[in-house]
Amino acid sequence: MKIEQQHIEGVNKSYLKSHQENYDFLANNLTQKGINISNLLGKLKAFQVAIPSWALGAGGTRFGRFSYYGEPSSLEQKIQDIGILHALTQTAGAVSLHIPWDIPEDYAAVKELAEGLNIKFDAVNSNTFQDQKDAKETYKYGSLSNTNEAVRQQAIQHNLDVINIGNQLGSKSLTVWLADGSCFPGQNNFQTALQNTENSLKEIYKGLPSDWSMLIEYKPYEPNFYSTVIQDWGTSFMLANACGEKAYSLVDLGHHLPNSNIEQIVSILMLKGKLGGFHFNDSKYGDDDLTVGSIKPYALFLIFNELVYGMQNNPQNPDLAWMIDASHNVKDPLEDLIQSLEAIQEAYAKALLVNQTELKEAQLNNDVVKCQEILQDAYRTDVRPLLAQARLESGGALSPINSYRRLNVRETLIEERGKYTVATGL
Ligand code: PSV
Ligand code: MN
Ligand code: MN
Repeated sequence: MKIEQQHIEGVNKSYLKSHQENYDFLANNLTQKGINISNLLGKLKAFQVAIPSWALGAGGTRFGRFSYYGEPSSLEQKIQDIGILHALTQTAGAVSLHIPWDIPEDYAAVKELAEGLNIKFDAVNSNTFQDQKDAKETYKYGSLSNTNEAVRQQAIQHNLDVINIGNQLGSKSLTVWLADGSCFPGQNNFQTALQNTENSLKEIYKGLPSDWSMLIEYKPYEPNFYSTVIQDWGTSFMLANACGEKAYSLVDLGHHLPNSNIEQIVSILMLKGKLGGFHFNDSKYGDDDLTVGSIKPYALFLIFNELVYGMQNNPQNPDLAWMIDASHNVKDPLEDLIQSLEAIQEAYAKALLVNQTELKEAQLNNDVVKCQEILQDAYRTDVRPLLAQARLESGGALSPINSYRRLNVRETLIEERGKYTVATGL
């Protein structure tokens, strides 16, 4: 299924009048505050977030998985689904592949399909947290950190293969997330595990094309529950520095212990020019991978406030690779991704409203109350008409979720692919 422009325009008609009223009201208010609306709209339109190839089907937990009907079974179908998201939201203009889950069979065809849907290939993700079919060595006791050199070599080679795959598609970065760690005290020598990891990452780094970057993702626990080798931003930062200037840290919102100050982490990494990538999701407890903005929208706003500050004040930091890393058992995955995309844009737009000059002045005067007022004034602004206007001007839907439903997207996908697809696994 491909959503055509006239389909979107048709549905937009019924929302146009009320949108115009809401937008005029907001634009008027913001203009009076000295905000340049077209500048703001331009930034929102330019902000594109990659959809991971593994998020188009229903996720699951270790207790079970409840499939969603009409799920995509091939990489081509996954890219078609991202095309649907992008047509509606105009903010999902990239895909992030996980290898070997989504190795293209026909590179030219996959590239052509993505190009036709205006989708770029963002970071490619390696996978050394599962054993692969016919693999000689097992990752049961770790990959890049393993005490056995043959295992480390296999994992290094896998990452080099992933770079090669990404290179053929036009990707420019490799994301490395390691499950390596230990389940019980005494199982691992912490120092050896870290040293092995550093040496292995340096080998991968040597194989990085000159215009590529390597993004090192950290996570405190899971699947290992006693220790994880790359457990926090400090470890990731250390490793990125050890590898070289093309290596960066990647922040996944769910990869922090409860109450961590993620916005401060983001801020310091950007100051040091070492924040390379970002995985969006939300969580109540751990790496819950819930819909972005569904649990802690104010925290998301504060994080975006630092991202915006960094983008405006830290030229030493590169452009970031943005990706949604969420999954769940109970929603239509496409509807969920639409909600995540909207939440990301909302937090970004609100952060763009923060009056940085006034905030700096209030900080200099130690006017704590004013500082809070400035942030909360931006946060409390209902920016949804602004997002809708940005979408409208880019050819997207005024109301993506309602359009998705009114265009019977899921029903059509089920008709085309069948209720139970290969992805259902039943
Ligand atoms: C690990 O929890 C992670 O966040 C990494 O980014 C992986 O690539 C992804 O999830 C896989 O589900
Ligand atoms: Mn992640
Ligand atoms: Mn995760």
